[in-house]
Amino acid sequence: MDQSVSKLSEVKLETSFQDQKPGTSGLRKSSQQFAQENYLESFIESIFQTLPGVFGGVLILGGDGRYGNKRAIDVIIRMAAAHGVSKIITGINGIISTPAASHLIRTREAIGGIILSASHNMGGENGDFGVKINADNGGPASEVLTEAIYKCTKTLEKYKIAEASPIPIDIKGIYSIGDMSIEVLDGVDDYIDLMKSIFQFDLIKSLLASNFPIAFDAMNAVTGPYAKRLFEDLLEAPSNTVRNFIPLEDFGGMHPDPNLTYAKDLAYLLLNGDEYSFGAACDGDGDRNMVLGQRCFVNPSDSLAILVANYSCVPGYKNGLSGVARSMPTSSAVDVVAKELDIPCYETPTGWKFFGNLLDAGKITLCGEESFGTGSNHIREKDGLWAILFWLQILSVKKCSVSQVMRDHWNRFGRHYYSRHDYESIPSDIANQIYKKVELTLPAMIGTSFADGIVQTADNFSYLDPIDHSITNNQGLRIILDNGNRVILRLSGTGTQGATIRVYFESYVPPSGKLDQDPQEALSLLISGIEKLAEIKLLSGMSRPTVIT
Ligand code: VG1
Ligand code: CO
Repeated sequence: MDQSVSKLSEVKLETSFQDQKPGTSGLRKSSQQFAQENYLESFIESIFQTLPGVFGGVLILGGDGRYGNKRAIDVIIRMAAAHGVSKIITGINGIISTPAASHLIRTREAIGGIILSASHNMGGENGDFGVKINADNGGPASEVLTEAIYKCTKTLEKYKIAEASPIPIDIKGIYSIGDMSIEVLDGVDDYIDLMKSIFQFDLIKSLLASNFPIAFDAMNAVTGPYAKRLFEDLLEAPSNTVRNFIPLEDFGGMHPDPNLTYAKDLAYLLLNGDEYSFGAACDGDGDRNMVLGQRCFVNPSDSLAILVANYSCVPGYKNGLSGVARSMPTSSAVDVVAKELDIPCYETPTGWKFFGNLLDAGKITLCGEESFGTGSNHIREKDGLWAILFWLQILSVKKCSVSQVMRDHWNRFGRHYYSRHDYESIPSDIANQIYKKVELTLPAMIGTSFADGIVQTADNFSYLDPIDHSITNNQGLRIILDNGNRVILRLSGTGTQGATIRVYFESYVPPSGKLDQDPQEALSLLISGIEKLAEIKLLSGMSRPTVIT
């Protein structure tokens, strides 16, 4: 279908939207907010005015299929045509996972990508929508680019859009609007080829054939088509291995956040029964992963440490790791492994964009966050299915259970007991009051006793990027004790209702210590210590956190 542009419109903006400030990863608001007239359009215009290389450039466009995707894809295609983009590449029905989009940006030498997803937030007309912007390295837009786009939204007076009828994105093919071409491809193919270049599919296939049943929950989101092809077609797992595999606009009412609270059906199957040896789930846009073994949950911080410790099981990393990185609230389990491997370990603020410079400079090979995100230099996003394949590859080589891998790891490196408590949807003024109060108390805490130790560091984390030397302040309140134990308090940058306070707890036990405690018990002194100091329960009126990981 070739269309000439019947009309190029310049639409004057009657209202300017002052709240289009991107958070931890892109602009994330309720679907209703995005439905306001010209709200989406004005943010997209700001991207097109700010992203380098738009005129004549190639752009990757896709999303997780949630409500709002179809309309946004139509609008963005027509706005791209009006801005002189030479080519848009999208998936059938616009379906492209975040990791697959990152890969396409890199292989197609695109100027960047626009990913339509609010990731792990709920979808549907009453859920959330989001626009993530990725740069030409395939990674989330840097702080500098994000700030420039935000600045542009504040002074915008009009936007440009071509009038053309919608492209049939449900059919693979090449289309055009004026001088711009639109390639609709199968978003799964390129990604699967990439996975094949890293892992040994034959070996994993024999593991799955050897009485090792697995269950994967796509949570009615983007990974369904990828996981079906991967696990059932290529790795030959039985046809009911992948659950909830059709991406639905409202995720069938599921909250596509792969943790013990929101992926509770899968968690129940693995933690209470003996039917499956391995279970995993991904989030809305496919960049997060949760891994479970039989009667065993793998904490994401431990998962990162275990992947790093076992990198040599994976052909894709046989040349070794140049270094690793973790976000500040992620436990230091990976630090201990890096020390033993004698490679550098970097500590960055929360959000994948901070790994980009280190990956581009070749300083790190693997990296991860406590929030179920793990990835490597194969792309510039975290990658849910990649992490799951990494685990399956380790299990294929070691020929043992998930819980055995964990036990061996703790016996060798010690255990970092870890938990995150989320208090979601607190009124913003109360959350800010709690945060400010703790922040103001910090300086006086140094040298005093807290929980089971003496406070050594009490500050608000700042990051000096070792590559571009930019400084990022206010990245979370840290209380670090002389015994290495830590409590971190942050305000979320991805929520859309009120505010979310996240509290992170970490306590290290060496290999000779007690390795089989319940994490909440092992951390109980830190948990009661922060409640005494911050009074989150008291001030928010919540008797317990909404989510405990
Ligand atoms: C959360 C996580 C963070 C992650 C971010 C985006 O941010 O804590 O680690 O990078 O979500 O994840 P916050 O600010 O709410 O704590 V997602 O899967 O957008 O792609
Ligand atoms: Co995500």
